[in-house]
Amino acid sequence: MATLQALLFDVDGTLADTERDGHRPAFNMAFAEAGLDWVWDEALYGQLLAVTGGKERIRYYLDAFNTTFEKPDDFDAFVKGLHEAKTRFYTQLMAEGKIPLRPGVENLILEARAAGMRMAIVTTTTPANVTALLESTLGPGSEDWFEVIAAGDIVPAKKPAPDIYEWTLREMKLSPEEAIAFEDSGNGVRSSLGAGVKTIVTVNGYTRDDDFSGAALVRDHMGVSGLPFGLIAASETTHDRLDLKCVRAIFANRATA
Ligand code: XBP
Ligand code: MG
Repeated sequence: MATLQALLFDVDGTLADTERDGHRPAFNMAFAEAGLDWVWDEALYGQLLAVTGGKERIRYYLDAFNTTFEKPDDFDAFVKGLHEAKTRFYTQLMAEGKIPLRPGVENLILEARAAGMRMAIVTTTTPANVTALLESTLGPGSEDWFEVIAAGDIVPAKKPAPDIYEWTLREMKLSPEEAIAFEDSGNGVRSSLGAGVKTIVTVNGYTRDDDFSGAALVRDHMGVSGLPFGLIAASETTHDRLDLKCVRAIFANRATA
């Protein structure tokens, strides 16, 4: 059996709860700045999350929820401009440090780093957003802890397509059997499993009811000492938090250490 060589982390929803309180308000700020009366409330945003990628999400909104809006002639440039403004607002929000990492995330990353485990970021979001989140939470220079940061438009087909995971594995010269992924959504799991990578899921309010068939473990968060993770879908483990020992056991299909 292959040995575990790398941890592959999704960002939004997995490292931090960025969607509701980061991306969503940043989209709304960009719309207001552009003089648009669009407001994405929490419920609508949950529906819009069906489509990954900010530019793709704006298009989906107009196609499915705001069909009377008259698209300008230079529609591509219009969407690009709105999205650039959204990224500006999002990175400002991150710099203000308002969004913490989810329970257990920092512990696992620090433990993996100390153990010399290879790590990568595999996300649909814009690269600048990854930098802003990592710097505001793990500190300046922390993105260098990740050998590869696969983000945004680096592959044309975003999650749930497996392309971003396949790209990352190629860059790291790894086979899918040598890595494990951390995801929070059905789209993310379809992407990682589609690339053949075993996947651990921690859910959030938006993704709790997604389809996680095929995932190795589904829990409410990673868990820390004093705050054990809770069961979402039955999958065997005697561990109560995702430390490296637990991750290695899941990787090896063992319920116990
Ligand atoms: C993340 C996303 C992204 C962000 C927006 O999905 O869906 O679209 O919401 O980011 P995942 P951008 O966690 O599966 O990677 O606006 O920068 O595209
Ligand atoms: Mg995610």
